[in-house]
Amino acid sequence: MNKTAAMNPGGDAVREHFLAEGYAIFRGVLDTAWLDQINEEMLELFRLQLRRRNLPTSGGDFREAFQADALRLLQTDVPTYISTARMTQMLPSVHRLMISEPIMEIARRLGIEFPVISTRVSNHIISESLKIPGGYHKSPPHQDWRAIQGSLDSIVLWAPTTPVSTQSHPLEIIPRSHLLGLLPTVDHIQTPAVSDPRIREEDYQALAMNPGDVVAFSTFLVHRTGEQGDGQVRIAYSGRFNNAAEDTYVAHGYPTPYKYSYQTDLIVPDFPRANDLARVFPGAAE
Ligand SMILES: O=C(O)CCC(=O)C(=O)O
Repeated sequence: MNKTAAMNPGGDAVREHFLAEGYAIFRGVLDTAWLDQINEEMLELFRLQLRRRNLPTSGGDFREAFQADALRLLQTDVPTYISTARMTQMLPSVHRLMISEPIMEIARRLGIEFPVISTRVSNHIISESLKIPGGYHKSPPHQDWRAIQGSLDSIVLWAPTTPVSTQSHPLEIIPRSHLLGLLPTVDHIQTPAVSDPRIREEDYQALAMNPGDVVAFSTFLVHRTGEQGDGQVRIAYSGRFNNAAEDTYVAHGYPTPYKYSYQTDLIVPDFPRANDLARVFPGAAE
């Protein structure tokens, strides 16, 4: 049985569960060799920044090495840590994963008949020791729809590249909370946090997940990062799809809240000059 067939043993029962509960878990559907490659590439990004500062890099398994190397960079240079963590979202291997056939099959299984990408891929690197000073760390309770404002049936796909136990800052969801609709929020440094008396602490469920597993959930499902950590870093990527064929999304003319812009002032003053360019194009000259 191939992986696509394996994820659909119960036919439409999966979609029915998703519609009723707001989420569905697909176990072992992603190729773990791809996830290992992504982990290696993530680590290499951090190591490139350590090496340029003549700082050591660490051995051990991926999780130990990543945590140690990322921490070393964070302690040395916070802005570069942040831009390197962001760079892990730009890896082609990650984008390939997030539009891979198992992911698209999940979207279709859940009724997204014409999936379109809503948002750039996000990486969630969570560890107490990798908290950015004064910055955000764990996600507060939120619904992604407020950020996406796309189709009513839009989904989030969340896939860990490390094991995520219920003790290692798991994703916590409130089953059926999507049925409450768009909820009021209060300001939060990361994203507006849901504030509603019907959202109760005891209703959260922590999801234990392994590399290869994917959880797909409605963008109306309330979720957050679990507080409980075990000292080990946990990493998960998330992607989001709208349904380009959903009636209200079509009727509203495909709105988007995202703005993509750039600054024209040079970030590194006087760079590049022609002799810098000669490092790539030998013919370049002052
Ligand atoms: O990985 C996490 O802890 C948070 C993920 C999340 O909030 C999201 O993908 O919207």
